[in-house]
Amino acid sequence: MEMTLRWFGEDFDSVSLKNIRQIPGVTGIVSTLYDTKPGEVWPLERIRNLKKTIEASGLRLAGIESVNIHDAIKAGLPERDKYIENYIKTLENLGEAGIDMICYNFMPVFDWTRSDLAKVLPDGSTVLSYDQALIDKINPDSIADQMNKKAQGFELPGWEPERMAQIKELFAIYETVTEEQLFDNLVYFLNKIMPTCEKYGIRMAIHPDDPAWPVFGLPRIINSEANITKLLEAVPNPLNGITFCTGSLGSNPENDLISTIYAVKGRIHFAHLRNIKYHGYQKFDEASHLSSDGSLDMVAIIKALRDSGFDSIIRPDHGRQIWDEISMPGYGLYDRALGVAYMNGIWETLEKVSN
Ligand code: DNO
Ligand code: MN
Repeated sequence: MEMTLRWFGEDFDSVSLKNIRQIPGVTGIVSTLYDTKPGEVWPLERIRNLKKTIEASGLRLAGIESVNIHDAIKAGLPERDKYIENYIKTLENLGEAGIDMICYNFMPVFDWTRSDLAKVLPDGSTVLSYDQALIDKINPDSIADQMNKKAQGFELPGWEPERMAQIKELFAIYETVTEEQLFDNLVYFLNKIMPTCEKYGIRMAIHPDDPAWPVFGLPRIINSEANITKLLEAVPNPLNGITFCTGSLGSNPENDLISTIYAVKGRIHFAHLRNIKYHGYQKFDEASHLSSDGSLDMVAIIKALRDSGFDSIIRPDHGRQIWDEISMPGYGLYDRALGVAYMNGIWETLEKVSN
């Protein structure tokens, strides 16, 4: 297991690599070229520079989160082949630079969605939260504005203003796309890129839909054990794997996270560990990582990962905002560092008691 932290790059992140390096047990960074747009080819030089910057601080670039996928690929438009070609060129450049794990998602239009980016908890900390009843009241055309307004001046990953300016057109291209078609488009994409992944040993790790149900009537397909295993079977190459994100998959209490870990054994290339607290149907807050602060059992999850042979990259997912830190919502230093310490403690204990 390698403990990592997500970092958005010097120009975008409030957290420094120096500070990340000081968290005990963190050796790796997952990062991205944050200012590239879906569909662009990532220049090799820029990837090498990112790697150099991270290595200069004593950490390693353990993987990319994310290389985002152009909506033409997701919707299966005629121009998708051009964008798949570009994706392959990006993969080649990442492979040349020695990158071997890529996280991505296949959610139409939006990446993750929340109804509040700074809900105040009784202890004064703030968290991201989701309430379907509130989302239902929002016109999808204005959700991006509302999210970005609450982002404390940071650009939210997956909510790029230029892309969101075209939200109506984006919605329009999915009008006739069914879940079955979206699934077929994903399989088409994966089959096209697998030879390049083989060449460089790149593990693709699809991130579950967040939350794990359709939002704004858009189709969603990576949201349950059955759907995930269906994808892994459709493209059986072991390089086709998943990001096991407890907060996303676990947003639906019907998803049995422990069962899923065993069902996809050997195919989890990346794990995002985060706790959430259910408040009823399709309503939850994010929580600190501690099991007793939320609804998920972190010890049981980490034990299942270990027992099923997981040996890849982990990162704490969103944290709370605490100790007056100003950061991109979910991505402050302090609470994620607490999460790392807690998860490392669980991992070490499990290792020692089992020996
Ligand atoms: C939230 C984050 C996601 C993730 C993307 C991957 O859980 O982990 O925003 O980065 O969905 O493409
Ligand atoms: Mn995640």
